[in-house]
Amino acid sequence: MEPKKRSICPTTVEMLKKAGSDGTNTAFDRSDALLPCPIGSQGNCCKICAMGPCRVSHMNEEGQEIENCGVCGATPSTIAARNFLRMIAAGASAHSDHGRAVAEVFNAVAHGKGGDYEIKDMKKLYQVAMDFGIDIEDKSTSDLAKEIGALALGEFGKQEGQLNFIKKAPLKRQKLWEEKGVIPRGVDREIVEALHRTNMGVDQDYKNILQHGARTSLADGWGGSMIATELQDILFGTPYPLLSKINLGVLKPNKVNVVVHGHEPILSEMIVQASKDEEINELVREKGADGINIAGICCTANEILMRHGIPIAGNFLQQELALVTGAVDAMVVDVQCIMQSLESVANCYHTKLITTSPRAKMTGVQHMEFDEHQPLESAKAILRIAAENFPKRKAEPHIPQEEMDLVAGFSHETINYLLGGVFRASYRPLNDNIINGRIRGVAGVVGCNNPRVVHDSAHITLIKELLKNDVLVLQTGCSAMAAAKAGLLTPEAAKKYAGEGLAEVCETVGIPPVIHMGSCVDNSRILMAATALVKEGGLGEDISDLPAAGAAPEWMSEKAVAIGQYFVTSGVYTIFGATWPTLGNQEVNDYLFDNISEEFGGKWAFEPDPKKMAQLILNHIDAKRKELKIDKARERVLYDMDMRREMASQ
Ligand code: SF4
Ligand code: MSK
Repeated sequence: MEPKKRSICPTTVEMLKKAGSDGTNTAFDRSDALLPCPIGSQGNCCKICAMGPCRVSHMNEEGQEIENCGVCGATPSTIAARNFLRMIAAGASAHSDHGRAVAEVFNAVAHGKGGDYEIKDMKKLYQVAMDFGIDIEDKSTSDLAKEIGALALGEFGKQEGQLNFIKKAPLKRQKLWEEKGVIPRGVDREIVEALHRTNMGVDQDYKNILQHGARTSLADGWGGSMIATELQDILFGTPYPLLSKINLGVLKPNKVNVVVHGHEPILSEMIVQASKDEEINELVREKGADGINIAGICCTANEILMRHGIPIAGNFLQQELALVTGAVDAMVVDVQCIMQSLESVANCYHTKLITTSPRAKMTGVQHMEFDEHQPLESAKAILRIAAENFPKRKAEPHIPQEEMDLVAGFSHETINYLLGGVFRASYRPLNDNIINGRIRGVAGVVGCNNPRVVHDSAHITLIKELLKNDVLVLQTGCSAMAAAKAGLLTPEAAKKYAGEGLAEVCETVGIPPVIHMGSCVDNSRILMAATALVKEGGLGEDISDLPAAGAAPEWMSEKAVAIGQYFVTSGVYTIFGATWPTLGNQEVNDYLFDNISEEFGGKWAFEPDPKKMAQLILNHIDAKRKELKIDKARERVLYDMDMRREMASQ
């Protein structure tokens, strides 16, 4: 397929053309060459025992649909549900193992063995202590941190009771989860049980299997992911709004370009710190470069963008293309979303690819294990390799010109301050503007890229449709990067793309209409924002009452399924594009797309067309407004200065 048909991102098109002339193979080429298996992609293949794999629904040579059972008698519904639960468990395990790694570093810091890491956000330390039910009176920071560290680590291996952060959810939601028996006991326990239940010959009732999917997903969203976000904020600082830039144009021809890629900020935080080290900078100058330039890909990028304003080179499908510029002197990866093809792409150019996590090595790639007890030294060693590699560039780099300004750094707490002010932090103005209809509703648009979809196109079409209909968009992950590249993360975007009501609110408060809340684990921030809207009052008693929805229009990772399921289990209507993993099974689809809402208030939908997806979200928001009795014709008011002042002071 022609590069210009593959992406709406100009740098991606430009680098795909270069990759073509350089003879470099990318995910875009491979997705053309490798069509998805029509049986597996619909959830109709079981390969969990050696009597199979069993294809339980397929077309025969005459083109007739054949539906049968597996050798063991497993029905198509059981198989589709098992596959779905395994995706949730795998996604939850990725986020939660990230959370555990952060908890381990946190615990080491608490015990004075955290090397160069330190506690940066005392306010959040106290907040999390209270969330864990710790009596904070008269305790030193170090004692509090020790207690938090022990409790946070304990959440993973806990065998009974409930995860502590479940208590942060609205009371009505907690009660519902209790009634349905889906409150997670411990993160690891739910994931292990998911794998047990989906073994050959164990759980065979598709609804019972999917009920455990609900429980496992909560162990992610209100467990592992939330632990990762909260402890990272204490260690590295809670994000606050800042300016930065995005797209491949952030790479600089005369600098040592180091791209950090993956998910965990434990490494990238230290890379950022080490890049300011005088000895490293002297080496960089010695090698003929004008300085060192750190840029990110995927969610590691989001982490250091949110806290330091480090620019982003690109999203998931741009990881190979960053190397195609010939300007990346080192790409440092940790865990998740790292394409194995990076090794061969790096070999086409001069890039040093370096793995750092014992959990994620790559054949033929230099491994430099990141020592969490001497993190700064580890980071410096990596930067030395990058500097040494600068003079080895094979040709003049070809860096696309485009880079876009953005505002990021919106934690749940900073939204609170921005709206209500430091002394009266509150979601009240947001609730009021939803109630009066200036803001029609809120949508979380998140998730990946997928080469089966024109890169970034579904994200941008969906978001623009929502904005013009006065829907405030909350974002994380690669979707936020797509929006940033399209210029939607600037305050000026409100005037350009948002409906009159949303634009007025954004301009008054001084925020973009698209709010970047961080990485994939930071979807927990969206849960907290939704909870804050409920607790502020006037929009119902539960997350499922809110005029709000979620979407992942270009998803690809199992992590997205875990995230989607914890949103559904938390009461959110959640729509996926691209493809749907149980598409071939009516019974399971009927449950996930419909009947599940009787249990949890939220439900799934699948709609690959982003315009139709936007309409589904608007329909849902309007239905919720009606239930809340706030569906009166939304006023159209021209604001004078006094009214703007009044709105800002609300
Ligand atoms: Fe086939 Fe049953 Fe084995 Fe699955 S568990 S592979 S359906 S025999
Ligand atoms: S990085 S999980 S491609 S959002 Fe979190 Fe992006 Fe999806 Fe990876």
